[in-house]
Amino acid sequence: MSGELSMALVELERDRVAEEVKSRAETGESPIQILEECRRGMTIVGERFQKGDYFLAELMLSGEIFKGAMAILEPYLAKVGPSKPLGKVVLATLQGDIHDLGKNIVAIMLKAQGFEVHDLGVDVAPGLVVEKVRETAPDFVGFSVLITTAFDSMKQAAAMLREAGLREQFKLMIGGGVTTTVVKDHVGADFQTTDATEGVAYCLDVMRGG
Ligand code: B12
Repeated sequence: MSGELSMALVELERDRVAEEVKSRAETGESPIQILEECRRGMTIVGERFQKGDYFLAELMLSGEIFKGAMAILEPYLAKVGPSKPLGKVVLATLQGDIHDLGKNIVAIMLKAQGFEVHDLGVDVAPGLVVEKVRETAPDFVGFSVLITTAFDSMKQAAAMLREAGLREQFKLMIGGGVTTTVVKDHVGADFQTTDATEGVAYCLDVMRGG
């Protein structure tokens, strides 16, 4: 049941989360829906952390449990869509930020739709993004951000891409729980979301000429 899975994650019940994710995926339930429930649990964990009810240890454990859920769901997510090459995407969590759970979901979902994904990882220096864009000529660059101090790294990367004359060649997306349209404008991005499904829909739309 929906609330139960979210709350099992909030209560850090590793085995219960794994069992429920596995059994629901096996019965054919949408892996995206299951993942969304886990994500909601993570949001509540974040709220508890903010209030001082949870500490870093709980935050870390919730991240591990979430990663376990994703590992179970990955093969199911990979089956969601057709797999013909559609376009290229460079993804990164930039300097100052080590959160990667959301970015990893976007990567899996894009791959499931047939995109070639180049994931640079976390705490990535803006210069590395420029190098990768030059090397791969992507259709999209996506920055994932969960911590406000990394906003300036995104802005810097966008500026460096402009200075290198590469910025017009791709659409720049930003995503992650702390992003808003204000952050999008600050960075100079083309698209912003807090929902991986919306991000994938945007990429599909652009590739279809929308
Ligand atoms: C798990 C977690 C951690 C884990 C991360 C594990 C990992 N491997 O990622 C650990 C324990 C390591 C961690 C560390 C820290 N964290 Co933390 N963490 C969280 C928590 C609870 C959940 C984040 C998460 O993974 N959510 C689930 C994912 C799936 O959601 P999501 O990222 O939003 O992604 C979805 C969409 O946004 C979208 N998306 C994401 N990226 C992209 C990119 C593109 C291109 C697209 C299209 C879509 C897209 O797709 C996803 C699915 O829909 C949040 C709370 C919260 N409310 O977010 C705090 C939170 C982000 N952390 C916070 C803090 C403060 C920290 C620490 C500084 C704590 C500390 N004192 O050390 C450190 C930061 C270290 C650093 N330099 O980065 C704060 C940030 C506050 C702020 N304003 O900046 C938060 C908000 C908690 C809080 N309320 O205070 N954290």
